[in-house]
Amino acid sequence: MGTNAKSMASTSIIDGLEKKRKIEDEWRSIYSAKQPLNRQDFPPHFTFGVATAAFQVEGASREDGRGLSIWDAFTLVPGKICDGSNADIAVDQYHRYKEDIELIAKLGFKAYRFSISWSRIFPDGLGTKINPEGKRHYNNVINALIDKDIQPYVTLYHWDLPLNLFESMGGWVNEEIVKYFAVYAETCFSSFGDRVKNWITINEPLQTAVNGYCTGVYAPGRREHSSGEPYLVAHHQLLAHAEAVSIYNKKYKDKQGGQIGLVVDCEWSEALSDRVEDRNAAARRLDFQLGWYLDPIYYGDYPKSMQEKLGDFLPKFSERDKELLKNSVDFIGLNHYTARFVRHAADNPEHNDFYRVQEAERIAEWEGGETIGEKAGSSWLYMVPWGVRKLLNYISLRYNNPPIYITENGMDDEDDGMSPLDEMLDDKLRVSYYKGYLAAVHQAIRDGADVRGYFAWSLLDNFEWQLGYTKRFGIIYVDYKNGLERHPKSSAYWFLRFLKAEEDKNDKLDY
Ligand code: GBH
Repeated sequence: MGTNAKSMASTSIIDGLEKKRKIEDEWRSIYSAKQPLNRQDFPPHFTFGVATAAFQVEGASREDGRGLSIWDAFTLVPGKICDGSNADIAVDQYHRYKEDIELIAKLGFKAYRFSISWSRIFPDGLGTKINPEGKRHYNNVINALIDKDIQPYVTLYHWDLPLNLFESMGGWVNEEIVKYFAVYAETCFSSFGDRVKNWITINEPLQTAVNGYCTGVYAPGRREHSSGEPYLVAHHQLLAHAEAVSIYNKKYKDKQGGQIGLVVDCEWSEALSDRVEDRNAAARRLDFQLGWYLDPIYYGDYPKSMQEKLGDFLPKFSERDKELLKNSVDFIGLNHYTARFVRHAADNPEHNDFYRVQEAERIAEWEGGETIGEKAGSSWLYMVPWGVRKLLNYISLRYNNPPIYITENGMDDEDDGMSPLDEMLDDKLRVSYYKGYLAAVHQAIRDGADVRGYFAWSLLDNFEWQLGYTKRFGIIYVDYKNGLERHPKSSAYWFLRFLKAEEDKNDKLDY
C-alpha cells in the first residue's frame, strides 16, 4: 500500500468512529424514550416465539430409524468441532419435548419454531419409503404444541441433509436435489399441514453456500471449489425452495390455509464513511447476503453487483425457474444477530474467492479497542440494536414492504466451565440485548416496516455447530453435567414478565 492509500484508509477509519458515535447517540435517545416496553406495545396479532433446530437439540441420532445427516458425519471428522463433541444426545429434546413445550407455554410464548430432521422422515433422503417412527414423532410434537395453544412454525431444512444425498450425489451442488427436496417437502405438507400453518422451506441458504461449500467450517466441509460451488449450491437451494412452494400453493394452501416463506440471514452493513466506494461496498455486501436470495424472488434475477463480480460463476435462471421463483414467499423470515461497518477494500489476488474479499471489508473493532457494540460469547457477535432497525427498513424499502418475521435473534455466553451456575443463570447482558433489539424492532414497525413476529434464539442452550457446547444461546440453561436439567435464566423470566404483563404481573415460573 502506498503512503497515499494508507493515509486515506486511516482518515476513513476516523470518519467511521465519528459516524458510529453519532448513530449511537441518536439510538440512545430513541431507546430511552421507549423503556420499558411490553407486549402491548406491539400489534395484537404480532407473534412472539422461541426457536430451535432439530440437529442442535434433538439428539436420539440413531433412534427410531433416523438416517444419518451430513452433520453427524461432520462431527466425526477430527478437528471440525472445537470441543470434539457431537450431537448424538444434544439436549435430548427428542425425548423431552413435552417438558420443553410446557416451559414454552409457561413463559408465555405463543409460537415455537423448530425444524424437521429430513433423515427422520426419509432416512436415505430419496423419498421412496417414509419412516413411520419419524412421522409419529413430529405428530406428537405438533399435537403437544397445539394442546398448549402454541403455533408451530416449521422449518423443513435447517442444514441436516441426509448423508446419503451428499455421498451419492454431492448434495446441494447437484440439481437433482431439487426433486428430492420437493418430495420431502410435500410429504411434510400432507402429513402435518392440517395443523401446521406456518412453513419455512430452508434456513439460511447463505450459510450452506458459504460455510458448507466455501470456507468448509460447516458440513459438508467443502473448500475445494470455493469460487464456483457456493453459487451452484445457492442456486439449487433457491430452486428447491421454489419447487416446494409451488407444490404447496397448488395442492395444499387453499385446503390447509397456511403460509410459507424462506429464512435468510443478514447482518446490517453500515458504510464506514460517506465516500462512494465505502457506500458501494456496504451495499454490495447486503447484495451478497440478502439480495442473493431475495432479488431472484422479488425481481427475477441475482443482483447486478453479483453478476458483475462473478460473471460465469453465477448460474443462470431459465424462464421457468424465474416464473416459479417470482413472489414465491408469503413472508420473509429474517435471522439477525449483529452488524458491521464496511469499508471498501481492493480485490486481493491472495484471496481466491470473492467471499473472502468481502470478509476483509468488515470492521467491528477499532485500534484502541472500541467496538461496534458490546461483545457476546462468539467472536462474530456484537450487540448492535440499531442495526436491526436499519435492516428492517432497508428490506421494506427494497422489496416493497413485505411481511417479515424475525425468525432468530439472540446472543451467546461463553461457557468456560468455571462460572458457578448462579452466575450463568443471571444473564444480564442477554436481557439488555433483548430489550435493545425489541425496542429497535418496535421502532422499525413505527417507521412502517411490516414486521409480524419475533422469535428468540434460542429456547435452550444447545449444540452450536462447529463450536460444540462451548457457547450458550439459550434463555433456558441446560446443565450438561447433571442430566440435562433445564433452568430458566433471568432472560426467560424477563420474557415472562414482558409477555404476560397484562395477565399477572406477579406470575412466577414454578420450576
Ligand atoms: C444462526 O445463524 C443459525 O441459524 C443457528 O442454527 C445458530 O445456532 C445461530 O445462528 C447462532 O450461531 O464462526 O466466524 O465462521 C446465524 C448466522 C452464520 C452466524 C455463521 C455465525 C459463523 C461465523 N451465522 N456465523 S464463524
